[in-house]
Order: sequence, then structure tokens, then C-alpha cells
Amino acid sequence: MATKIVVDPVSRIEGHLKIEAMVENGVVKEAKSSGMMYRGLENILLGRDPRDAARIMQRICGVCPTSHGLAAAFALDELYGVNGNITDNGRILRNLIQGANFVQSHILHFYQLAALDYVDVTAMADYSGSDPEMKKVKDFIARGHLGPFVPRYEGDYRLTKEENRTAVAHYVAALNMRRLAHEAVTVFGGKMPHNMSIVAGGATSAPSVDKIASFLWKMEQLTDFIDTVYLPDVLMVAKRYSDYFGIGAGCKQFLSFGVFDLDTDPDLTKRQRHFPQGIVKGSDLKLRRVDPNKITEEVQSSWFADNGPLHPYDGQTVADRDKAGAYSWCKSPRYDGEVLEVGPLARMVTAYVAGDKEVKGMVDSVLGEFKASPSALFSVLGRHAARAIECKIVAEKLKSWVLQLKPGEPTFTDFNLDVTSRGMGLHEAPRGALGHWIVAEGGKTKNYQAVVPTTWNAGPIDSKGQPGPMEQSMIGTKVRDARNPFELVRIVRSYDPCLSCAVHVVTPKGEDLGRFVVGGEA
Ligand code: NFE
Ligand code: MG
Repeated sequence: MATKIVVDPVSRIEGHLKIEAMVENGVVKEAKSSGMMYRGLENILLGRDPRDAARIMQRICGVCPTSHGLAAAFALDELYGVNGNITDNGRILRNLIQGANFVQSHILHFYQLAALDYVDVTAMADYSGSDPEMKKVKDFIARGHLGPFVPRYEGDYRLTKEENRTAVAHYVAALNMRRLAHEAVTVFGGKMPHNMSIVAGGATSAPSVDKIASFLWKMEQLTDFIDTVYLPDVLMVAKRYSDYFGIGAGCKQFLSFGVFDLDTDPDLTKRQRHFPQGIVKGSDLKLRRVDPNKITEEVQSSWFADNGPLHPYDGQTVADRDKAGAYSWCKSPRYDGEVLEVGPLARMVTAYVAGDKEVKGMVDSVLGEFKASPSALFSVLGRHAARAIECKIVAEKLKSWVLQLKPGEPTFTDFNLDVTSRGMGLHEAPRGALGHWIVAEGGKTKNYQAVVPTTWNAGPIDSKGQPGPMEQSMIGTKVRDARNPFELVRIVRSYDPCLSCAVHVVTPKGEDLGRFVVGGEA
């Protein structure tokens, strides 16, 4: 007999995601992921000064606003014809703001969003040590205040009591580390969320010796945390839950637009980036070039008016809430009609296949520790390991890049505002490949489309019947207890989904757009 599991909303992610799975004989036969909110940020830009995009599009999300600011700035660089003239200071400042945001986002994800799937916080109830932070957690639990740790699924917590306590202590420490990383964004970004200094033509923050020292000191503390806490904790969880190297593979095809500019080639498909651009398929592990003309979004299963697959320059955002057969506010992005996973795993796989020695060394060392083949990376634990490895590499790079800033030299290149043109901004947000496309006429925005990481990963089934990556990851998974579907939520959270980003499309009238079911079966 088939059982339907509904988790709505999935907690400890950003935004409102619903998952449904049809389970037969303990195995998922069909799965659906649904973005359950409508926004409309793209439409807000129409008719406005194009430069507003680098400010307004950041309001898509409070976790990765720098990514949207930078994707918009890249698109505007091309629109205004300054894409080959960004100064070194401008390029480096953008990398520093974006990189610090990667670090905060990855720490947030592992500890505050994902860890409670693996860590049993009730192990703190009989804590007898002297750490004041731990005593606070113990007192908190003793008073019956278990939120945000419960409600939760029960039955599969495998760490020892000591490991659980260590992990809870690190959960608390990570809150402070995340604040520190936010502060690092603000050194050159002005504020976080929603930085003020990434603009078309470069950046507006003036590098100074005191800011460089402040940024460096914050990164020193963050790299220490990553080395001594974050990486060891990921390995600790991986040891106890090593079966999750074999769960949640998904489509095994990956896309990275590349991130952290090393030059200012006007063509974003040729620009040298620290993490490279490319497409890699698990079947042959070959690096393929990205042709942005092959990117489309289709809406056959989305609550949008359907005119077939459209390239983002021609993309539309016309809501149709009553559309038959639709089940998500996410669109379905495709590359040459194919489903691709995006995110830290995609970036690390691309860098690995492109021959990045540092990535190869770190990935091989993790695989060696578990005596696993590279295909084990296509999994729940592969995504967590890739994110942690990337966090380490990025934080270290930021310490050297900040020393390349030249106080007193320009950060910004001016341009002519009255344009009839278009522009594409491709790079990587923490959660994966991000593209913004703008069309302007007479100095005003005529069309604007954002194709966003979680839309790639959490998008619904397309017209060819291909489920999205997250849906594919759930199909075929064994679920031991339909009332406690750990496997499914662990798979979903391994993608670090952000539905605010994915739908980026709020009713201002306070209408009831959906009702939530919290729990296992429905
Ligand atoms: Ni709202 Fe975002 C990132 C972007 S995810 S967090 O990272 O773009 O779709
Ligand atoms: Mg969009």
C-alpha cells in the first residue's frame, strides 16, 4: 500500500518549501518539491532606473543578498559597457564582500539549519561541566524550553553523549562566528544584510589600512573556527552517519558559473575565476563549457502563465494561481533541456575535474578517510563535505585577497546612463549558480529575470517528465519510518534550500495563500 508523506513546511531552511513523497514498500516512488510563496521582485524593477537592480534585487533574500547585488552588478556592467573596465580594487572588493557572505552562509547552514538532524540536544539535560554557555543551554532545557530544538523527528540520533554535547557547544559558538562573518561583510559592504557598496562599475567602499586589518582579523578567527570546529564536526557526523554517503544522489549532473573573479574579461564565460565555470556529468566526469544561450526556464508545473521554455532575456513572470497540474511557485530552469544540480558540491566537482589541486587534495583526503570512491560525493554527506571544504578554501583566500587591495587607488569606473542595451550577470551564490538578465530601453528597465540556485535545485517536473534535482534525490530513497522521515528532510536540507530566493516572485493584501501541515503523514 502506498503511503503519502507530506512535510509542509520543511523547517530549518529559508522560505516556505513543501515536500510530498509517495512511498511504496518503504521506498519513495514519486516525490514533489513545491515552493509555497509568491513574490514578484523581478516585476518591481520594470520601468525603473536599471541601477536600482543592484539594491532592490538584494531584497530577494537576507541570507545571500550580496549574491543578488553582485549578479545585478555584473549584468549592469555589461548593460553600461563597463564589463571590461572594472578596476582591480573594484574586483577585489566584490570578491571580499561575496566571500565573507559565503563563509557566514556555510556556517549557518551546517550548525543552525542542518545539524539538528544529526545532533541530539537533549544530551545536555544532565550536563555537569562548568562551561557557562553550556550551563545556559542546560538551564534552558531544564525549564522545558526545548524550542528551537523540538518538535523534531525521533529515532535516529547516533552521536555519543559527549559528541552531542560538543556539537551543541559548537551550535552556540557558531552563532557568534556567523555574526563575525556578517561583520566581515560590513567592513567593505557597509551593512549586512543588503550591502551598499557593490554597484555597476565596481564598488564604492574605499580600502584603507584599518579596514584591511579589521577584515583580516575577523577572517583569522573564522579560519581558526573552520579548522578546529567546523571541519572536524562534519567528519564526526560523517563517521556516525556514513550510510548518507549513499543516500540522496539526485541527477548527478552539475553546473557552476564560477565565482571570485581573477580578471575582468568582458565575456563572463571566459573570465578567470577562482572556482571555475563548467558543467560536469557524473557519467564521464568531463568538464564542459557553459553556453548561456542554452539556459531556459519552463513553467509547465509552476503557477505561471505558460509560453514554453524561455531564455531569461525573454522570460516572463505572470502568475496564474489556478493553473491545472501546477504545484510550485518555482520555475524549472534547464540547460539544453537538461536537469542540473547547483551548489557547493557542483562547484567542488567542477573544480576537481578542472584540476584544482587544493580542491582535489581536500576532497581526496575526505574520500580516503571513508575509503569511498568519488561517486560517494553525490550524496547528502557529499554536499555537506563540499560546503565545509569550500568554506575553508574561501576563508583562506580572502585573507590573501584583502592584502591585494591598494588604498588610494580607484574602486569604480563611471559610465553613460542613457542606454538601450542588455546585460547578463553570471556567478555563484553560496547555494549555487545565479544568473540575472536585464533588458533596458532609453535608460529604463524593460525586462529583468533572475534564475536562482534553489530554483535549479528545487524546481518541479518539466514538460519532458524530468523531476527537479531535489525530487530526483528523494525518488528511490528507503524511508524506515513514514512518521519520522529523517531520510527525506536530511536529503532536502543537504541542498541548503532557500525558497525566498527560489521564488523571488508576497501578496500585499495578506491573503491566505496556503495552509501548513506540520508532521509526518498526511
Ligand atoms: Ni536566499 Fe540564495 C543563495 C541565491 S539560493 S539564499 O545562496 O541566489 O537560491
Ligand atoms: Mg526568476
